[in-house]
Amino acid sequence: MSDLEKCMESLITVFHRYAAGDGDKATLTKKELKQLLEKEFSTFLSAQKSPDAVDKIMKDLDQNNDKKVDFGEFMVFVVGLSTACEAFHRAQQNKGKKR
Ligand SMILES: [Ca+2]
Repeated sequence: MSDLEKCMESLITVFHRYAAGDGDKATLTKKELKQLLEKEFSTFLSAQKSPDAVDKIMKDLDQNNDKKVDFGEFMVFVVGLSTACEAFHRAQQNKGKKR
């Protein structure tokens, strides 16, 4: 498998691992989303100042409003975070060049 194919497989595997908590591995409940964020995105979550950060993230991600986050909705989050990380990485590299 290529690096990107491995990444895709990891995304699916990790999503299913957390989503399966309640027996339905197609969607994350709020509790499952919280566990995933705490374990997989702890740096991001601890950077959130608001005590109800998970509620806000859940609300943002649950686009069809069924109180669950499906894989497509989760991917929007991963893409958003990845885009922010890439921009940060690029800014750091540019800083290095100026020195
Ligand atoms: Ca949903």
